[in-house]
Order: sequence, then C-alpha cells, then structure tokens
Amino acid sequence: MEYKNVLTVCPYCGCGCNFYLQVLDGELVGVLPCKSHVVSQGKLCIKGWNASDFVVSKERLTKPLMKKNGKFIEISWDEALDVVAKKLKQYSPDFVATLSSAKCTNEENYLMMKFARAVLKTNSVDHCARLCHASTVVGLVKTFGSGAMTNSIGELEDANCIFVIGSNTTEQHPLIARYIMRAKEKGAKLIVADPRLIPLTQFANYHLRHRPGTDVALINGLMNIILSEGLEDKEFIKGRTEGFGELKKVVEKYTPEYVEKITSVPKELLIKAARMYAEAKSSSVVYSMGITQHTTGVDNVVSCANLAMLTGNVGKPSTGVNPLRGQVNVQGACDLGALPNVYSGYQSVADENIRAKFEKAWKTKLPQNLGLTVVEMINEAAKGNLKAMYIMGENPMLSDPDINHVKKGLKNLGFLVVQDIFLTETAQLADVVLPGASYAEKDGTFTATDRRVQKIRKAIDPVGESKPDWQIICELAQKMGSHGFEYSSPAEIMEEIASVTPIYGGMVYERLEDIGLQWPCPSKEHPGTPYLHKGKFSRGKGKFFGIEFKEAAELPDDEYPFILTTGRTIFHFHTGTMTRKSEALNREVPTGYVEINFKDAKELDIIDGEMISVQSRRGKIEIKARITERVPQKVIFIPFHFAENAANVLTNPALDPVAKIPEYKVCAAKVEKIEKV
Ligand SMILES: Nc1nc2c(c(=O)[nH]1)N[C@H]1C(S)=C(S)[C@@H](COP(=O)(O)OP(=O)(O)OC[C@H]3O[C@@H](n4cnc5c(=O)[nH]c(N)nc54)[C@H](O)[C@@H]3O)O[C@H]1N2
Ligand SMILES: Nc1nc2c(c(=O)[nH]1)N[C@H]1C(S)=C(S)[C@@H](COP(=O)(O)OP(=O)(O)OC[C@H]3O[C@@H](n4cnc5c(=O)[nH]c(N)nc54)[C@H](O)[C@@H]3O)O[C@H]1N2
Ligand code: SF4
Ligand SMILES: [Mo]
Repeated sequence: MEYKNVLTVCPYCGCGCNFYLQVLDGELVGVLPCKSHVVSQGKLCIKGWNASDFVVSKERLTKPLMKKNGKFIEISWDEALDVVAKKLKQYSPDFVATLSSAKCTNEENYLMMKFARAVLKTNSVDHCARLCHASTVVGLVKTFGSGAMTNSIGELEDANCIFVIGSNTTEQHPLIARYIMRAKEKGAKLIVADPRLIPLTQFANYHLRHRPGTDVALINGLMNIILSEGLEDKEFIKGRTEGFGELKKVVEKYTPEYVEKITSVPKELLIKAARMYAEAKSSSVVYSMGITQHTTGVDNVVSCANLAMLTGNVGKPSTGVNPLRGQVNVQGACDLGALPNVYSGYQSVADENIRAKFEKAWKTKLPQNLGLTVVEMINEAAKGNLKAMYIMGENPMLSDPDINHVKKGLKNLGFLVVQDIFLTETAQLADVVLPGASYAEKDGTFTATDRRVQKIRKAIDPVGESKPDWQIICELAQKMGSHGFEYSSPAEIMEEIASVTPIYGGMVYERLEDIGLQWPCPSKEHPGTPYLHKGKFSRGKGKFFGIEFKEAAELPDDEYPFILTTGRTIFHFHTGTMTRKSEALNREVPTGYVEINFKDAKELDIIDGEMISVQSRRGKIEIKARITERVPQKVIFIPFHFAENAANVLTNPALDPVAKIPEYKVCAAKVEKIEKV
C-alpha cells in the first residue's frame, strides 16, 4: 500500500484555503486540513472537507464527445481536436468568442486569452468575473487605480470596526468570516447592511436592513452624517484625494430623513452606524455581490470607496475596501487577461505600445477591436452576429441571467465546443465536448481573493482520457497551425507570464512553494505586497465621485409585487455541478427553495415546504417554499444552484452600463400557490 498527502488549494471559493488530498494506491480518498496555512490555519468549511467527492464522481467526463443526430457519441482526441480546429477556422474573427474559467489555473487562463487573441484573432474572451466583480474592477480602478482587495484577509482581525455590506461572509467566505468573528472577540464593532438576516447579523452592533438596490442612497446617507458631524479625515482628504467638492455637493441632499424614505432604514440607526464607522481607529469595508450585481454596480462600488476615503481608511493596515472575490481563481482569471479589454496584468488592448509588446512576445499580429462581454456574447449569438463559441469551465445555461434567452442564443450558434469536467446543462447543447482534468489531477496556480498566488499540485492521474485544460488548449492551437503553444509544463507557462506581466514579474514556481506571493510582485527579489495604496494610490491621488441614487431597472408593481433577490447557500456552489455530486452536501440541501416571509406566506395561504410558483416577466418556475424571517416582507430570495428550479429563468438581464454586470440582485416577481386540481 502506498499512501501520500498532497498539499493543494481548495477548488471552491476565493478564500484560497489549503488542504491535503489523501491518496491511497493512486486513488483519492479524502481531504485533510493544513494547519500551517496563512488563511485556513487547519480549518475548512463543509465544502472544503468534501472537495474530493466530485473528482471521483462516476459522472465525470472521460472521453471527448461529438453530437451526431442529436446524440453524443464518444470519439478519439485526435478526431475531436480535428473537428474543433476545422470548425473554429471556418469563422472570421468577429464571429467567434471564448469563455475562460475561474475554475481553471492562472496558466490555463493565460493560454485561453492567448488562444483567443493570437489564434482566433479576437478580443472576445471573458469569464464569470463579468457576472461577479466586473463592477469592482471598473469602480476601484476609477477611484484608487487598482481593482483588487486593498488589504489582506488576516488584517481583518485587527480592525476596530468592520462594515459588511452585501456579503454573506459566513456562508460564502466562511474562512474569512472567522477573522471577522475574531475581530469581534477582540472588541471590534460590526455593522452589517443587508436586506436579509444572515448569520453575521446576529453578531452585528447595527443591522441596516435596507431595501434591495438602495445602497448608493444608504452610503450617501452615512457620508452626509459624517460630514455634518465633522467626522471626516480632513488631512487625508486634503493630502491624498481629489474631487471632494463634487462629492460634498451631491451628498448634501442625502439627509437621514431622505435616506430613510428611500432605504427604509430608520434615521437614528443611520446616525449611530455612521458615527461608529467614522470614529473607529481603523475601519474596514467588506463587500461582495450585494454591492456589485446591480445596474448601478459601479456606482455602489465607487460609493464604498468614497466612504473609506472620506474617513481616511485606505492605505493602512486593517482598513480599506475589500471586495471578496468569489471563485477560487476569479482574481487570477482577471489578472491573466481573460477579459475583452486587457491582456495579462490589466495591460490595455487599446494601447498601441502594449499591443506591440505582446505581438513581439507572441510573434504574431493581434486584433485591435475590443471584444464582447459574457452577456453581450449571448445577445449577439441570439441575433446571429456570433457564430461559434469555445466555452471552458463555465455553465452559462444556469449561471447567466434569463436562461430562456441564453438557450436561444447558444442554440443559434453554428458551432459550440464546451470543455468541462461534467456534462453540464451548457455542455448538453454543444457540438463537441472536451473532457478537462480537475484541480486534483494537474499542476498550476490559483490567485486567492487577497492577491495571493498559490500552487495547486497534481495528486492523481486524470480520470479516463481527460486532460489538463492547458494541454488541451496547446494541442488545439497546434492543430490550427499556430506556434507559441509548445509548453512542457505549467511552470514554463508561468515563466512566460512573468516575462510579459509586470505585477506577476517575480512569480516563479520555486518562490511559490511555501505560502505563495501576493501581487504586485514585479521582480524575483520583491517580497510581494500585503496591502495596496500605502502612502500613495495606484493612480496617484484617490478620486471621489459624487454619485446620485438610481432605482433598479425593474421595480415591483401590481402584477409582480415582490422583489426577487438571488444568491447562494453555504452547502452548494454555483450551478451545482461540483457540490451536487457530494452525498454529504446533498443531504444538507437536496433541492432548490425560495425564502418567503411568514406574513406574506400567511396572506397567500402557503405552508412551509409546499411547492409554489414564482414568476417574472421572463419565465416561471415551481419551487419549495421556505417560510422564514430571513427575508423582509415583499422580498423573496432564491439560491441559483438548482437546475430543477433555476433562479435564472426569472432574473433580469439588464446590465450596468459600463461594467456590463447583470442585475441578479433585484427584479420584480409574483408568487402564487399552485392550486391542486
Ligand atoms: N457556498 C458558496 N460559497 C460561495 C459561492 C457559492 O456558490 N456557494 N460562490 C462564490 C462566488 S463566485 C461569489 S461571487 C461569492 C458571493 O458571495 P456573497 O456576495 O456573499 O453571496 P450572495 O449570496 O450572492 O449575496 C450576498 C448578500 O447580498 C445580499 N443582498 C441582496 N441584495 C442586496 C442589496 O441590494 N444590497 C446589499 N447590500 N445586499 C444585498 C444578500 O441578502 C446576501 O446576503 O461567494 C463565493 N462563495
Ligand atoms: N441568479 C444568480 N446568478 C448568478 C449569480 C447570482 O448571485 N445570482 N452569481 C454569478 C456569479 S458571482 C458567478 S461567479 C457565476 C458563476 O457561473 P459559472 O462559472 O458558469 O458557474 P460554475 O458552476 O462555477 O461553473 C464552473 C464550471 O467549471 C467546471 N469545472 C470545474 N473545474 C474545472 C476544470 O478544472 N476544468 C474545466 N474545464 N472545467 C471545470 C464545473 O463543472 C462547472 O461546469 O454565476 C453568476 N450567476
Ligand atoms: S472557505 Fe472556501 S476555500 Fe475554504 S474550505 Fe470553504 S470553500 Fe474551500
Ligand atoms: Mo462570483
């Protein structure tokens, strides 16, 4: 018998916890926590503990598949890559697009964006960050000059006040929530702004339970109070920021009375919360999807930045604006340029000098036009303006908004290739399906939410004939006659990444063995960067913007009287492809549900556990009622993990005008009892 423990990174969320995969005679048998890891420190959440289940699932894809007469047949790799290469070559660059993956490694994301740009000659490469923190990237670049978490996870523990807004940290970033709880134990104050009761609200000094979609008004209200009580950091504003006059002018009219009317948060509570945040020695803002997934996503993010700058809470330990990145490697997929407007390291595609640099490095001409974003790709496909897509490690048939429309778009394509580890709802619509190897079966790196680049390590051989995604992309590029994809290992890909990407300049595998490195890390001697904007913002001065409150794109009315907001539960991940393969996790939550307030349920004569119908202007689903106080009256909440009651049948695809993120957190809905006949 041969037993080994292989240290790697949990494949689920951006906390980036490390654990050991237990391997017995070449078979994966379990997971063990890692005591010495900086973030997880020997702890894991329930998903982490069960992160080997899906790897060994019988449902894994083991061979390439091709659709013939509406049915999939197994084919050889050679045949599959031949077909894909021939088909992708058929279309001119404007008609093809790719989706990269926050579940894949940095090296794989780099290759996917290189493949799109250097082989397909299109900048239409995007990934789920668009649905997630696109608003963060736009908003924090505008204000601070860099779109990442300003401080490190561990620093939260020493904050004197933590303001959690639109993040259900305990359920969605459990190992970060631990640091918030530790801060609390050390005497820190906690303010939570969330329309729902979440585990953290029990521990909060103040819970601001605002109407979904009113965050700009809420934050303007807090700033109004801070200014009228003279609690702003005058020295910081003068020395380190610009645009304060504009902010002040706009914020003036957001008096506590006015803000109470918009948000329904009592003005006394607003005043207490504003004082608490502004008076603490170090205050840290933590936010996630409750802030970003709105048509006003960028406005919301900028408002968080305004608040932090107004009180001088940036560029110091245990302060800052901390967007919690969701997917295990969504930070990395962005860093490596799986975005339509930038190459790796956020280097602009529109900048001629940068383009020339990449043309030289890759020895080929590169396209100039900016590419399409996720939802735009689907829209163009539905209109017939996009003909072929290569989707790696994403499942838009469940994760994009308005999935009846997504289906129409994907079905309208001339050619769809999906590279996944399971036959997902999206893969089922594909012409060719390529089986990727999972995180347990390959080497590479993931970048956690606090910009920490860490190694993942191969524990077992890929199942069946599946192959690591980086290898598949290289083989496909070669089939298409392209050069520059002759890598023998992920380490070699990282060498190229470091050579063209200043923020990753010092990332070499030898240096990542221990606890990884936080970017910016421009050279092999640089120690990495725990917190950003010390002494100076990435853009020079921090910039204030005066932001007016705007309502969500679709508000409740007589026909659709409820606000539907969507999100997650601790037990499942996204479209359920991975967590729903785990018996332990399915036991906890086997199927979808809708949270509805007990008063609304009573009015509609609905009992707990009853199947009810939820409808929006886009579609209708049947789903189990969960009667609760977690949601206020006239607000319902549905987690989007479940194909059989898919929340995204209902959601509104309206987009933030700049970040192009959809409004998953607010749409109008109607709830009905299903009458038995
Ligand atoms: N278990 C689990 N963990 C995950 C994931 C998962 O699927 N499952 N996904 C990962 C990913 S990719 C992401 S992006 C993160 C997401 O992590 P979170 O953003 O924490 O999760 P959500 O449930 O989408 O939404 C967060 C909170 O926003 C609140 N909210 C709704 N509307 C509003 C509003 O208008 N304003 C404010 N302020 N709050 C509002 C909701 O009530 C909810 O508590 O989680 C990551 N971690
Ligand atoms: N209604 C609603 N919808 C939402 C959200 C919401 O809050 N509400 N949140 C949005 C957010 S924040 C996000 S991030 C998106 C997520 O949207 P997606 O990224 O589409 O969702 P996932 O289920 O994480 O899809 C990842 C896919 O990668 C596959 N996979 C896993 N490992 C590998 C690998 O190593 N190689 C390959 N090739 N494939 C692999 C999995 O099987 C899965 O099919 O959903 C968005 N959709
Ligand atoms: S907190 Fe996130 S990274 Fe840590 S074990 Fe849970 S899912 Fe994995
Ligand atoms: Mo996300």
